[in-house]
Amino acid sequence: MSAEDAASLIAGGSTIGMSGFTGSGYPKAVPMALAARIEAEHAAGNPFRVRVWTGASTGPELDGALAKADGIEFRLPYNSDPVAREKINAGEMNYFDMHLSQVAPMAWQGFLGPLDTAVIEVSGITADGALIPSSSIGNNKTWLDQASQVILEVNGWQSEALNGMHDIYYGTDLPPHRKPIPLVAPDDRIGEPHFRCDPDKIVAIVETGAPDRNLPYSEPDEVAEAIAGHLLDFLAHEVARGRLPDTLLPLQSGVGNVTNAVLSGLMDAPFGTMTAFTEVIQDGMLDLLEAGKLSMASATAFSLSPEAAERFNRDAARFRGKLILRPQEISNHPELVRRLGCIAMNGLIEADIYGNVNSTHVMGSRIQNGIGGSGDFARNAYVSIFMTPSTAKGGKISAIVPQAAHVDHISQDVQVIVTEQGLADLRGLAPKQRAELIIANCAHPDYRPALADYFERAKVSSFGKHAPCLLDEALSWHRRYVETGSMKAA
Ligand code: 0RQ
Repeated sequence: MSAEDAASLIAGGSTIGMSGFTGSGYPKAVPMALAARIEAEHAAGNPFRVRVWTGASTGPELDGALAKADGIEFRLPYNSDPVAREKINAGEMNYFDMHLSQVAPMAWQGFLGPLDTAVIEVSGITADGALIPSSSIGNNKTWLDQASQVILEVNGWQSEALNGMHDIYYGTDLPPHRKPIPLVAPDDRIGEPHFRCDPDKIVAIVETGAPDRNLPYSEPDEVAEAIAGHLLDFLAHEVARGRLPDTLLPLQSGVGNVTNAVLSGLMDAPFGTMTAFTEVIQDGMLDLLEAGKLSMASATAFSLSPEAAERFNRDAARFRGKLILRPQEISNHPELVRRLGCIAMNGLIEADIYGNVNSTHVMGSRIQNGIGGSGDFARNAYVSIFMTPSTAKGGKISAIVPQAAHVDHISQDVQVIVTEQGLADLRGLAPKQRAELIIANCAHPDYRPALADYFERAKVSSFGKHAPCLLDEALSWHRRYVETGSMKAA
């Protein structure tokens, strides 16, 4: 049926589980039709908002359109849409930012309330009614199982070669019946290639043909290349010391230009054939797969530039056997990340001198995106690495601060910090030792003296001397930025 007819089946006030993860595999027609309907209802003076659950970030046709229509009352988890971000930061939209691996279990545990409708993009439907997943899996299995009614978008733009790349695990139970997940290598297949779905629940099927959001990556600049250089030196050093095998351990790489630059750097790095157990397949991973540097990658979604997406769609069959997409509760499962010993590499907003990391809230209160999968991986990784340029906003903000204004990753979950200035290996160090290293190796020279000065005075005057802190001054850099537009003292 038409997207408009399908959208008319969604009631105001209801909860919708949408497909979509980092801009891939999200429904592209029904949310737009729903947004138009919401705008018409609002124009007629009728309240109409919905609760939206997704896998992670989607695209302008979903989060953007619904947020613009002021149609989202509550949303979870990770969002990167700029319109939705503004609504959240204006206090007009409730947003529950949570660890991505925990979304499906929490839905099953019943803490999120009932799910009325699932709107799921698929790449096809088999003759016997099984659903061929699209370019992301996310929480689709759970939404299909839990929703009272299901709306499918079948997207002809998606490559037919996706069929067979997915591994949908149906073995997750709730405590006390939970069993070990039988995956011991990144390329293990433990599930089925298709989703099961009760045909009686399917109330609409809409055909679409639009591409995924797919944003271009910028060419790595000097800063990104310097960060990648420090990180690759560190990994080579760990191999030389016998602390990592020559093939490294399964890589997890967050989203963003810097992490993509690290993947590019791995093309010429002197390591054996690597693997990835991660969330998203970026351009850099496709390049590594094509070059044979990476034997396979397990993830839950693609996050490609338009050129890489076209290349993938043209040649998708070549990647058969090298790519596995799984539900996000499996791709990000703490049990599996710990068992496989992933090397976690994620971006950050700011880190403090003790290595507590803020991944989400600018100046402690304005959300940028969300924690995403960074917490799933950081706590459980073999080595947990965070990277960032040492300054933001043209040098007006230091990414290394006396105290983080919001903490997503406590110092115990942060083992290595890298900026273009250098790398701090914090493993085995006490707070004051960490501070010395972070200030010396990671801070920008414009901010290093002020950080060293703060630290020296804190060591003298702090109430406790374990992780010295000057309570009146610790957040003064953030206050100065909010008041003057720069963290630099006048
Ligand atoms: O804002 O676009 O307005 O200029 O944050 O920053 O430097 O382009 O870096 O794209 O790697 O993103 C932490 C946001 C970094 C990302 C974060 C501003 C900066 C810019 C982006 P503008 P960059 P990146 C797997 C793992 C959490 C989730 C995660 C992220 C914008 O990595 O969302 O890791 N991580 N998931 O100007 C003020 C600072 C700032 C700052 C950066 N200190 N103060 N603004 N910015 N630092 C993926 C998933 O889980 C799905």
